[in-house]
Amino acid sequence: MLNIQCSSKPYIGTIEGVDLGRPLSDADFKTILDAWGRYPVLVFPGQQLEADQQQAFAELFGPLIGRTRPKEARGKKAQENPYMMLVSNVLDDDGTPVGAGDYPLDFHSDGCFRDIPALATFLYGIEVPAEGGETLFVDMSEIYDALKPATRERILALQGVNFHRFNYTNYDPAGSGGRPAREAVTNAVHPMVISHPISKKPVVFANRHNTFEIIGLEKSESDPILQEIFAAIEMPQHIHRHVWSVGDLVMWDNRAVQHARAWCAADQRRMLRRFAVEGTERLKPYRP
Ligand SMILES: O=C(O)CCC(=O)C(=O)O
Ligand SMILES: [Fe+2]
Repeated sequence: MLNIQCSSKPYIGTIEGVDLGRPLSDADFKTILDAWGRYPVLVFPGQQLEADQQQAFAELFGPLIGRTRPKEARGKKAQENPYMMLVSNVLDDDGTPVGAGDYPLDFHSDGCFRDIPALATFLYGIEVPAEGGETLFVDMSEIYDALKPATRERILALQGVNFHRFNYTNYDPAGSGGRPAREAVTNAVHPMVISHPISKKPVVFANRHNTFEIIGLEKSESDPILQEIFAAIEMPQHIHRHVWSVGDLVMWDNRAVQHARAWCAADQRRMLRRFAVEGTERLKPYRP
């Protein structure tokens, strides 16, 4: 029997009583879809998933997004499946990384540098640190409400430019002072405040990791706006820390929440398996 509970924050749901490694009944899938409409972050503890089982579950939500990094840069164990990523700080016996992800990561929304960002991301805990390395989540409609009224009003009509940070072929952060020329890297323009496709709530869609510009504004005007948004996102009261257990499957809606990775000591092994699903449509601006 599926058991759905709200966690410490209203946007996080925990679902127990279902084995995601088996084909889901129509009724259970519908229950999960309904829960997904209410909780943009869903946690399924105690799963036992091989890569193909996790992939099959993710594919229920839409077509998978292929990896963009060149094969050689994906880590040895993640090279064969073009959709799978190992988010990991673990080194193989020969000293090469099994995946990628041994550094803290600022808040972001997956695929925001694409015209149609990722719908959902699915992370599964294979090896988890005893300390640190939590995945952090923030509800971006809560951030909209937390902004100064004048900022809310101002950004409703604005669009942000979201850059791909790991574009190996033509992005040189050292050479560009951390701020790449727009034409040199993959980027996408999205409304600063989107209407969430399911909840219809206003959602701030700008993040420290990828959003460096606002269309039509001088840097002197756009930077303070972006900094106010990033500071709100990073306030502890807005953050939920997911402390990983082996067997957790965590899925989230990139149109509703942002996520980040907390620092993790190098001697704490961390290995998460990841798939992401394509979005279905361009993000629409919120109109009050
Ligand atoms: O390592 C994490 O906790 C999050 C990694 C991440 O940003 C992702 O999988 O999209
Ligand atoms: Fe991410």
